[in-house]
Amino acid sequence: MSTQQRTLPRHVRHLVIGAGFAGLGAAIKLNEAGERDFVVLEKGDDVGGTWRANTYPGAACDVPSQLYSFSFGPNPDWSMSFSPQPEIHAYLRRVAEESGTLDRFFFGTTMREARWDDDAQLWLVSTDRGDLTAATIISGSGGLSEPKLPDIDGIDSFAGEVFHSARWDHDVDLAGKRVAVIGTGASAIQIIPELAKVAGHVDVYQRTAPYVVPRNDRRYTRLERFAFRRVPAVMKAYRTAIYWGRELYVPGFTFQRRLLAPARAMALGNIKKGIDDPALRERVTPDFAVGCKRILISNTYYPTLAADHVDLVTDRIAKITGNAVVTADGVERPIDVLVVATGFHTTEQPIAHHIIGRDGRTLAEVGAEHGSANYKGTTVHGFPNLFQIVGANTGLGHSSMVFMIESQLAYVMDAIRTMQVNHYGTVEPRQDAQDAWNHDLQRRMRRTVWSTGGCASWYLDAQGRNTTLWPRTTYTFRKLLATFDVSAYDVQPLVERSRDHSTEGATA
Ligand code: N01
Repeated sequence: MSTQQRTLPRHVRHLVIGAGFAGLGAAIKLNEAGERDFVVLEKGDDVGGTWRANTYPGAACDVPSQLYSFSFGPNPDWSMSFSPQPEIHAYLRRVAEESGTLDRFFFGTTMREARWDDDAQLWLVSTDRGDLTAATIISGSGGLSEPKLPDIDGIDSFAGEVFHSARWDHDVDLAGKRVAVIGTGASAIQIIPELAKVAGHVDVYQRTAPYVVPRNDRRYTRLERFAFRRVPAVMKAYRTAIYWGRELYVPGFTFQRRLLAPARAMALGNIKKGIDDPALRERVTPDFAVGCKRILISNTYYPTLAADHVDLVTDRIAKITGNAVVTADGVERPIDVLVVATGFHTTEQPIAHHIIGRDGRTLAEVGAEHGSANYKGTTVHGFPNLFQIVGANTGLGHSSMVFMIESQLAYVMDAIRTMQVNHYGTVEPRQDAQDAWNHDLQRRMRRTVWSTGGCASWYLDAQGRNTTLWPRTTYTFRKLLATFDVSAYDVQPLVERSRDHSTEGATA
């Protein structure tokens, strides 16, 4: 989508950051509510968020598409049960175009800093396109937006092509090349089978073997797609069935690990089916409880590892030279291209360094002290009128993040309604309400497989606290966020100065 050359308004009532599922959803919901005084800042050149950025070969959703889409934007045209990235990106573009909100999006625009001004009851925001003020910020900057690069000795000296999975370089011709992939997470297991189709040789560097269950993917039949289009109730029934099927995983994750035994059996069966060599089978068999890390899905990953031109390397990487990866056992494996599929900065989101609250500290500083604590995954004490979509402890290992995003958007919209009706200038969660919320979360977390399953994962922060996942059903999350519970908040009446601002309106 083209980058507008318009100037930013000096003030808006609502500033939305990011144009992925969260930011786009926020724009649509604001618009629907008649809150038209908003802008969306997006550093990329298009909507789509993670589905714009991740274009690696094989990129696809591992949650069924009927559920991994907006409830208010059903798509009868999904080709597959797990749709590929280009379809998801195209879907988001279509939803954006049909929403009639794109004139308020500023692409190619990075927010540099947002600083709360208590007297004015405003966020003072600087961007690389100019400054503006906003009464509220809805941040949809995404938990998986900032690639994490491995700290491996000599990696900067590598003379060949090197890129992260989320920054795929499509100009690099991989045909016949020797390629190394570092990582065996959700991205890597989608990349490796595609890479092996074209590369001359692939070395896969595995630090921890993941659980990979079969991917029950299939193309929707013409009859199904006809029914989705003509009888919306059919599509809704699919979505509902997928939703509840996914919810069945929750007890296994959160308090009764034994219920995940079928998933383990499926993963072990997948290994057996895909790999004949007993030694290789053993090396890809995880040594922790299933579910402790994200359960991955693929039919092609294990057979690819078994191919003659693919080597699984489990020795620790000692260093990278100008043209090779050297493992701790001294073996040097020459390569032309290095693909780094090592994940993202998740527990500490980069934007947190740029949002400065009431007492002059950044979200990152406060988060470091309080373990990214927030209230209902959405609001933070000390940061009035800030709403984070996909904030701490809203992530999922089993179901659709779009469901969580919509739950949060309902809460945010009710907060905005409450502010308007009561002429509140600020809402800020009380410290005691936030503490009680987090105490309960961390208490529940102790029993989960993510804490007890014997693995190290990006779900945990530097202190070993799980600040990433939601430890209950998504149904419960939706119920808890259905209405804005103003009793958990400190509120301030609207000051005259910001009332002036709020009627000024945007001219985007
Ligand atoms: O990243 P990851 P990802 N040396 O962090 C290894 C979502 N997603 O991009 O397990 C060597 O999961 C690391 O090893 P270990 C989804 O939520 C969704 O794959 O830490 N290896 C691991 O194997 C997912 O969970 C879809 O020991 C190093 C890998 O790199 C999230 O994105 C598709 C290393 C990183 O795995 C992230 O997935 C794809 C080092 N220094 C992704 N550092 C959907 O379909 C890290 N590793 C929706």
